Amino acid sequence: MKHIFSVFLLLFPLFGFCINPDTYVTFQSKGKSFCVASKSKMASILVSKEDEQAVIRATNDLQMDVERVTGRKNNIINELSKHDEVIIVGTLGKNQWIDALVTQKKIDVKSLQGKWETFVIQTIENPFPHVKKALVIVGSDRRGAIYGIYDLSKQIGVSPWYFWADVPVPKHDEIYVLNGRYSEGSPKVKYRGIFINDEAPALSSWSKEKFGGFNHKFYGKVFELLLRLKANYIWPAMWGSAFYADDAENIKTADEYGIVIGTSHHEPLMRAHDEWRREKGGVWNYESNPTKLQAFWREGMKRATNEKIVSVGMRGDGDEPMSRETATALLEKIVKDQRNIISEVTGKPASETPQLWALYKEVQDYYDKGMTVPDDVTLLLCDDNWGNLRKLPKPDAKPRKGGYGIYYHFDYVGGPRNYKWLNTNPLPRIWEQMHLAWEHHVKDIWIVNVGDIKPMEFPISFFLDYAWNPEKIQANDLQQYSEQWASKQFGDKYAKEIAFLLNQYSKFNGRRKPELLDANTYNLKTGEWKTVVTDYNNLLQKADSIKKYLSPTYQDAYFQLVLHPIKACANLNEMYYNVALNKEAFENKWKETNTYAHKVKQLYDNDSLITKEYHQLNNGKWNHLMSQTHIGYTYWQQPEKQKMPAVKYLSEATIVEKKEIANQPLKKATIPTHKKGNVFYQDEQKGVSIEAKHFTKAINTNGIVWKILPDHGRTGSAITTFPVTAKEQKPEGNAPHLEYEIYTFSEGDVTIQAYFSPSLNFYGTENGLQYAISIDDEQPQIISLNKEDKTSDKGIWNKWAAENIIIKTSKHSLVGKGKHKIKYWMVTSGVVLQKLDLNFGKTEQNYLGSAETLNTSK
Ligand code: REL
Repeated sequence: MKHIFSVFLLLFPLFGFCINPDTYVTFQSKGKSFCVASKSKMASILVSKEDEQAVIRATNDLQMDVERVTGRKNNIINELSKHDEVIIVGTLGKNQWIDALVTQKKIDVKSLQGKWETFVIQTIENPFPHVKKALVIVGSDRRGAIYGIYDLSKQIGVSPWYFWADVPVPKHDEIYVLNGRYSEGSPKVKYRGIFINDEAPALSSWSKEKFGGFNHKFYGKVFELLLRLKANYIWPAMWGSAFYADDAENIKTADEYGIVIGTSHHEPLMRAHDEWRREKGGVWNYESNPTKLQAFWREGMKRATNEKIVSVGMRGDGDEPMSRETATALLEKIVKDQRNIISEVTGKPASETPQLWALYKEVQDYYDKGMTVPDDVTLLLCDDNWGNLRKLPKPDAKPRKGGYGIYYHFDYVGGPRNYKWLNTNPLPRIWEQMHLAWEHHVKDIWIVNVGDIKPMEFPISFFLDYAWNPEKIQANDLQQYSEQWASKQFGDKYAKEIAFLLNQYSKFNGRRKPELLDANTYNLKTGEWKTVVTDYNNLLQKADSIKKYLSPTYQDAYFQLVLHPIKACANLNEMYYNVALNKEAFENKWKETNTYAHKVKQLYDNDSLITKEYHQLNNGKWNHLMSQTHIGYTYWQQPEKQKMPAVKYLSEATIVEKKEIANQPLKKATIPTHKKGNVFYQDEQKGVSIEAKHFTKAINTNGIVWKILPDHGRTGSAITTFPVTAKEQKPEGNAPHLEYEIYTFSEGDVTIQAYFSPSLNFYGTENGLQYAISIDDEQPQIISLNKEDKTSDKGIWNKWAAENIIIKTSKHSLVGKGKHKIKYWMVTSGVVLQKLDLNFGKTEQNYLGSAETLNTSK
């Protein structure tokens, strides 16, 4: 969209036009643009005293943001006198000047009326007799107006992360808004938010030191961040904390900012679980202690007079499952009683208060076995705590009044292991899973567990931007999204390089959470460990070189957002690699043993130095935030203290010389010289290894298309079919499939390992998600990815989650050497293929599979 200059406005004087959503602000006067700030004049900001408190508060932020950019302040006024230029900010129906402009048909608000959180920003010539020009920021409701304000803030160069990640604000003398009209439409997902969770030791120690705890001063900062990110919803910290009880100002602050409060999925009726402990309510059991529980919940409802979503249902004490005997009927009764309390306290039918029931862990099983949920309650579907959705409504499911939501995780405490330290969430997987949710009409609530907020800045931004409008960001837009995000934090110059660093480190960390790494993760013998460490160190080198080019103002932000996770993980990987080398050397009594042991010690110490560097940034502003232990795990729960991995030393007397074994040349299948395009060869050691996106041919039929999910997965890109709601297909003839051409020097038995993103059986069908595979003219074998998994929190699921992959093996027989064709067929939607590895019996298993054997002579 181009902005339309004022000449067009002459033809259509009433309502302006859409202006370029990315740049409606300029820092030099252009044509008749609206002057927000210049050396000679500053527009005043007009806000009505009758408007919502949250809007009035946000105008102060606009004033401060302009000052951050120009060093000068706009006046905030509540009455309109003679003016050249004025910024009018308000909620529709709550600002007399905006309402007058509507009546005079100087601004069209049809797109706002009755809408949720929608804003319009528009310039108007001669809005009033004594005013030359206005910039109107009008919201359909209070958050609409606030999002409009922060949209302008973002455009003038104030990053939502200016406080939370020290992103500097570029300075300008002047700020102008181009003539025209701008709107982002309404958000597609109604409630979009975060859950601050697992907040000890990092965030809790930080908030205590900086604010005195999780009080209103702390929450003010969080709420501002959320609004700047166009979110509206939060589940506050609850580890030993209670939002409503800890600080009476918390609820007021939520209202002042306009943020919707919930208590987490297992904290019904607006009460923090910790309050039950504090009040010594007795057993958390509805069968034996209903009266006390009801009284407890009633208090929660009475107190929470603010905008909220009420969690209903019940889990066991401390987020444990309820007793095994717990009958569905009991849960249904609990919810019925809870709804009676809601309606008693509010004086309205329960259905008029927004509620959610989270199908978390075992609660989903009750639901699947027939537990009924009132139609107006939003069913909050959950992931498996590891970013893989457990349940989605079938495409033909009957619509529910309360609709559906998703509770997603970027951080977790629990098995197979806590992951709390760093960001390990690559955008492509978040996109793919949340796209599934969107396409299945899950659009009432999207909430994500973000741990300590930092260091999840990048995925939090993405989750919330995507929630605003999932139709705007496609899988192949993620690169551009990342570059834009990087440029908003660091300027345009190195945005591409920085985007690469952000995505690459998330990809590396997504292969296996740092807490799960150890000396055995990668294969030492095949050289896999070495490659992983080299790749990480190369990334660090790139990150270090960008650091040198960035001006001093960017250094703190760069360290937090980019360099720290790379530095910390390059170091961590190298440490475990050296543990593996030390073990091998010790077993062989090689003289390098002790050198490796010393190296481990040095890298282990370096880990604390990297943490210290973070804590010392910006005069200790982020002290404690990286204090999460991450080395020394022995089971799912974190160690109290870090512990160096055990290493072994050799005494001089036992040492033997390491003998280098000369590598034998490896056999490789030949590919005819005229062959162009993607073809794969057999390698004696690696077999045939194929990255999913390198198909030779894609057969798109029956309205189904194959699309690459760029950069999705542990090694390359992945591939899946669209639409993701398409019906099951029979793998035969011309049905949707991919072909991969290969050349072998072997024949006979071969196994194919197919590597998939660990998607779950989200429709809960007998066979789960399925694909089919065949070589040449074989009958395709139909294989289920995940039917073994019934629970998603034990058994085989542990392996899938920990390794972030599902590997399925099929057996085949090759007739003849030379050219063959593998056919990979779609059976169900939602299957995400990353890689195919053919093993002729000689291939050593690597964690990431073999390196690709693609013929590169094109
Ligand atoms: O990650 C989760 O969803 C749960 O483990 C948490 O919600 C849980 O409340 C935990 O922090 C403590 O109780």
